[in-house]
Amino acid sequence: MLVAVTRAVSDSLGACELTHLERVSIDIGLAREQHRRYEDALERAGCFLVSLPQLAECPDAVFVEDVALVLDELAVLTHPGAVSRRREVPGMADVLAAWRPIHRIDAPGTLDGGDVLRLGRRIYVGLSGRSNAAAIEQLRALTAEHGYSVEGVPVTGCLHLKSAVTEVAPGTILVNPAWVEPSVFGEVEVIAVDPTEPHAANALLIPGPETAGRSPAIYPTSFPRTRRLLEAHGIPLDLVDVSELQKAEGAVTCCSLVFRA
Ligand code: CIR
Repeated sequence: MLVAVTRAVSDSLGACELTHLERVSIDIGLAREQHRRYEDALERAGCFLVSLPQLAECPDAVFVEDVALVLDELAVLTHPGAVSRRREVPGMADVLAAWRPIHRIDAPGTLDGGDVLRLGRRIYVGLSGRSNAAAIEQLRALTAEHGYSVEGVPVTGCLHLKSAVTEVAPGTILVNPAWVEPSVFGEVEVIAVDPTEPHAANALLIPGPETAGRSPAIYPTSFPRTRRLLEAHGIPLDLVDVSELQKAEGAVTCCSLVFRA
């Protein structure tokens, strides 16, 4: 069974961290509605939904991806790069302890889950403003015995590695080559986003044998040109409108932690 952990939109989302975007007003009611529809998409993809209550004092807590990395063998709680987001971690520790042995990234390491792209046993970590070399060392030490490699990847111009690249179908990555060099990811098929849609590289492919390459990737409605490119490659998509979460610099991978129970 696949589990998807989500957390409800906080009343305080409007006070979120912002790095590359100007602050604009966020409609919290609409954000909640969009988040519910995103959860529906997770259920359509076969996930058992664990929907956690909001953390009203933590504006960015809806972006659960950043506080943990869940592998088949273990869970790693991160030490988020933004100080305001470190309060989100303890609540996730309690939840994930039901499924995995828990490990942690500690200072001086900083890591946001949005910087972690796993392709099979290869783990790539964005050297962004949020994640650093000390965290990469720690992650390597935690995962080596399970056969994972961990490699740092330079990213420029965006918040996280997964703002710039995600796996959109098994063996196929969707990339903004202006923000990350596609050749670092080795033997994969590469699809570049439409250059007029720089934020279009974030798609959520639900893993596991249940989906075996046929399940659609969850993808925002806001990138029609890249969407047409993906469809021309035969990649199935389940479209969701996440406009209010995008105003908080969020995307589709960051609103869930998906793993095998
Ligand atoms: C932040 O800056 O931390 C949030 N406002 C957005 C986090 C988005 N996370 C993600 O894409 N993994």
